[in-house]
Amino acid sequence: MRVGVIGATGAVGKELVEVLAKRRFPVTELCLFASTRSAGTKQKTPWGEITIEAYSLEAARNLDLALLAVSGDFAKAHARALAEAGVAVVDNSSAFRLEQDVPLVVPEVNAAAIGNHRLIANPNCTTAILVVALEPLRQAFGLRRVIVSTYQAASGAGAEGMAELERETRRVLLEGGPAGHEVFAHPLAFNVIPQIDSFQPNAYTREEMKVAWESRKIMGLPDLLISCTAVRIPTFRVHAEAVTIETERPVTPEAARAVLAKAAGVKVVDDPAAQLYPMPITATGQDDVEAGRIRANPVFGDCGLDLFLCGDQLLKGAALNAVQIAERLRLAG
Ligand code: 11C
Repeated sequence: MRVGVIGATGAVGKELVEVLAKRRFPVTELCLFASTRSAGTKQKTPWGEITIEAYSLEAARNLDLALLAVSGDFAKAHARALAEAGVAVVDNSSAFRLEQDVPLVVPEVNAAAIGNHRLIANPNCTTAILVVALEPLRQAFGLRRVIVSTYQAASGAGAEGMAELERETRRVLLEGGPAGHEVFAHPLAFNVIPQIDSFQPNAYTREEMKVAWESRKIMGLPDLLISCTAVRIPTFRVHAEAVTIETERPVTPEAARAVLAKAAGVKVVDDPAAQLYPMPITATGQDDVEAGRIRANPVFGDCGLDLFLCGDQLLKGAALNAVQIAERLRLAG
């Protein structure tokens, strides 16, 4: 397949290239597109050094598959035209996620939604990491309410966010600070910031509402009661999530653990006696979402469960999920 990565120089774009290679995606030709600023520069890839091109429909229309790691505005301007030109498009931005005619897919949950669609939306990273663990629990016990608090890595703000965290941490440690900030609303080094994206009229942030809107669509539960508090913390590339659920039928930690142990895309890491639980340091670079600290939540009686998740934001939260969608597109023909 002729595959294009649009936004190839960003954190997700680079990860997309790595994931395509790692999963042995049948690439016959790889084209890399980025802004005019990067056009003409060369990027090393498992397929050799490739010269970055400036994006144009003309240059991209011969692709079989385009993986978009670009802004929502860019996707809005170009993705539909590309799909109409016959290219299968997986878009990592939020531009089409809630559009009725565009499936929003986490393959472990709703691969069937792909059908014959040529434009597929890849969810927000926090959502993808959450639903891969929620769906098997929903299937086993039903799902009534969800409360999530996130601990999100700098990578959610792209390569610039990661660079700012590294630079400002060095500044504090080597130069005695204070930490500065451009990408984040406040210094992230040695801090936590309870704001990701802009505030909405209901006092939630857009990131928090994306978790609600997108989880409902992916799981096909339009009335699911879900509340999220999204917090940026000074880690590099794994999002952690403390999740409380109220199920419809009684649940025990043992039963939940057994369900999650069999779930695709989830790895149970839950041995408190050995101090084993999900952590960014162990989930980094892993395809599976780690799930642990599984315990009964007394607030919801027999139907209450708490758990802690860690998922690599650049993998299951972005590039891996996009390539998993692309693999299904190929099968769907
Ligand atoms: C963050 N979750 O951690 C965001 C990044 O809707 O694709 C991904 C934003 C999105 O900042």
